[in-house]
Amino acid sequence: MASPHKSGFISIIGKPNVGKSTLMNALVGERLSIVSSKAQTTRHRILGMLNGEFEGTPYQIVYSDTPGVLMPKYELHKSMMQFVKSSLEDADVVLYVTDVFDEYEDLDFLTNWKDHTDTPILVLLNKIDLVGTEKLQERLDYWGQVFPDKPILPISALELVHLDQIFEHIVAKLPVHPPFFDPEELTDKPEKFFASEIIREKIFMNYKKEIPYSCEVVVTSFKEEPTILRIATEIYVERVSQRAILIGHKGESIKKVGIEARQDLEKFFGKKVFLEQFIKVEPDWRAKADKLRSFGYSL
Ligand code: GDP
Ligand code: K
Ligand code: MG
Repeated sequence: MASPHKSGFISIIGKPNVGKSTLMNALVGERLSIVSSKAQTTRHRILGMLNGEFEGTPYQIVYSDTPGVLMPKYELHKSMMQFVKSSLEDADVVLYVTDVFDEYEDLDFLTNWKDHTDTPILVLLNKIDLVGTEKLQERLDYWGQVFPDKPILPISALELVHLDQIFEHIVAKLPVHPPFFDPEELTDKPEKFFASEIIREKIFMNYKKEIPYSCEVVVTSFKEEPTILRIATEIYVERVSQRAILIGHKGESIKKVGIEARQDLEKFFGKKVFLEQFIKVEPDWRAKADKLRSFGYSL
């Protein structure tokens, strides 16, 4: 008799920049979640599905990548932390990601959750490619004190070190359950969402200071034709001065974003892409509930 199907939700949480999105992409084998060296790159809860069979048991793992845990300063941050909280509520296993530089921060909801939850937690100490054995041991001891009695696994999401051990740990804890999603699907978000995220990633990579944080990308039209995908976008900034920076001297800066985004969009969708970008000013959108809702954040 075939083994019953297993299926479950795995939440990836942790402070900003520890490598959560890099890890999810590595675990699902697709670049679903954008990565940058800047904190607060990820603003939504992003699901990534992995379907397969392990030792005769068919499974569906539904990973959730989440925004980094922080003290909310804007309405936007509150919505971001709501994504983290809802992902903790659904989780069958939580991957708490930290890295070799990170210190635990005693934020109310995080500590409350960690000290009272029954959900299995696996602590992942990421970026071990960047340190020697002595520092690694010191960090393992430190995290052992923060999360007493929880398993801790040293990994490198970037260099794919020990990721198979994460997988085996998860499979062992997956509940018996039919698949939650169509096994053909990679994610729950519409294609349009990934188009806006890819553009946002290029903004994070090309601008300094507050610009990436002040930008939101909205796809206003997404038309699939036989040989080309036509994507029109609006990029919102918070101030007129930011629009000037975004555009750059003779439009050079925004042009570079467009070229880099188009290359990645073509890779992601496997098709030629025609991309249009319009820049708009929406004063203080990060603090405005109605604007955030129209951008797809729940409040
Ligand atoms: P997130 O904010 O937690 O989602 O972190 P990201 O996945 O966006 O990664 C933040 C930065 O850390 C990026 O520059 C990544 O390339 C880098 N990074 C992630 N994992 C590793 C790793 O295992 N080793 C090294 N050296 N860098 C990593
Ligand atoms: K990041
Ligand atoms: Mg991220």
